[in-house]
Amino acid sequence: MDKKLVKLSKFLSLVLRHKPETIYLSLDENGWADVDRLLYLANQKQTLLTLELLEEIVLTNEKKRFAFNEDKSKIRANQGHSIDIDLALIPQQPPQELFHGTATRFLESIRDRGLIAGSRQHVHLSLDKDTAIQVGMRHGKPIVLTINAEAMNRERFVFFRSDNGVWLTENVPPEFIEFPSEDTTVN
Ligand code: HQG
Repeated sequence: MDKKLVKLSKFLSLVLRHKPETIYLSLDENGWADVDRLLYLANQKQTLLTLELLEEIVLTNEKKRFAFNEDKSKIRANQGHSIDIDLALIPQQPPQELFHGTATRFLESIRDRGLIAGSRQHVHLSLDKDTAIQVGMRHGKPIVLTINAEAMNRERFVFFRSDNGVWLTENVPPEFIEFPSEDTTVN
């Protein structure tokens, strides 16, 4: 994605996931923003945004972070919110294992408390290890934890799958986490 689109995508993450109030935007209870209103308010704040640019971002964003509704009158982030919205996702049976990428500096605390959502609404888990490594690298020296999702589900923990394929759950207690030995840390 070119630089301009990356910058706009970060702007959209800010207003659709975290701080809509920075441009006086309001989201409905399911996280949807009115497209015309978003375009108007963004441009008021000197962010040059058009429907064509939004369409390009929705289509080309490597993580499919954003989605339109059917008639493209509304847009929302598919996951990653820190504000309290209901994505109205349907609980799903997870695969046997899911992965969580984190940084080695968090390990002690994770061993102690398990995975917590922190500022976000959910703990984010991925289907494959490569994605987890990329996620972990954002925080430091990456390490991949294996989550026994099937066992969690048996114990009535609820899992969701966002429209862009990220698995979400509220928290992961330590007993469902497999920690790799230090020598398998990704360098
Ligand atoms: C860690 C990106 C200490 C957790 C990615 C993570 C993802 C703990 C950090 C999405 C902990 C939170 C989310 C505990 C969890 N003690 N640290 N008990 N429990 N942590 O950014 O999963 O590019 O909120 O391991 O691709 O890194 O934005 O979560 O390292 O899908 O679309 O606390 O963000 O997507 O960090 O990333 P984050 P995340 P986008």
